[in-house]
Amino acid sequence: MAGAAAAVEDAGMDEVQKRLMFDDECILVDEQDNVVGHESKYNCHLMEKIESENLLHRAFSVFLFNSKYELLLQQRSATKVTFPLVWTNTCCSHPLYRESELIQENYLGVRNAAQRKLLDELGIPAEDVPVDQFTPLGRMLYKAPSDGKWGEHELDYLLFIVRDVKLVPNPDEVADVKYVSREQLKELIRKADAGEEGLKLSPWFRLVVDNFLMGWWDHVEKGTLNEAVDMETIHKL
Ligand code: DMA
Ligand code: MN
Repeated sequence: MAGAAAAVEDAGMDEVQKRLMFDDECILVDEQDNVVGHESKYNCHLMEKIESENLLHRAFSVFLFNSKYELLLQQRSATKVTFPLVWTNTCCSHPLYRESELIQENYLGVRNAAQRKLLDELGIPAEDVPVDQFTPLGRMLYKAPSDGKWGEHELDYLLFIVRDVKLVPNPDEVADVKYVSREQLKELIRKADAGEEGLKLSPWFRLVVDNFLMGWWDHVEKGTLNEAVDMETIHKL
């Protein structure tokens, strides 16, 4: 689309989200997760660009459990450009194309990004989520349209952490939060499937639920998360 036309269409975009669209520089990867370049968050999430240039970027999804082994969910704010108001896992975003978030060793770049966004989106202080407390369990590759224009095409690191934390959700990012037990999550999924109460789940959260979550939750409860780690496979879903 021509620049001027795009600018007119973006006029309705929330100012905070627009700034992130242009300030955040995402990491482009190939399907084996090798870094191949960088691109604005804006371009990385335009379906047209994703399709025409096969853009794939690195992302992370945090699953935070409290000491009762309940999972913290968030509802995305109404102003999010992609997937507004859907319910999803604790926190998702992108490691950025900057030194501290490109560190491959022990996935430190992704851990640093997760700590940054847990504070930004949920007001969780960094000391409540030390980077060494995240367990990277696996990686998945998926594509998901949001509306006609926007969508995701990501190589997503799945990070688990069990901690009781202080929480001050940022209304620019988050409409609501809740901790759920397994039974409560199952009920939420049933309602979303039935289209009850206008409830929607994010596509990536749904992929994790359908493919991995309950088995990994067992490991959370038994304190054996390390046994579930598989950072070799990239699951194409
Ligand atoms: C992007 O999340 C990452 C995944 C796994 C969907 P997001 O749209 O919440 O990113 P951000 O918080 O940076 O807007
Ligand atoms: Mn993304």
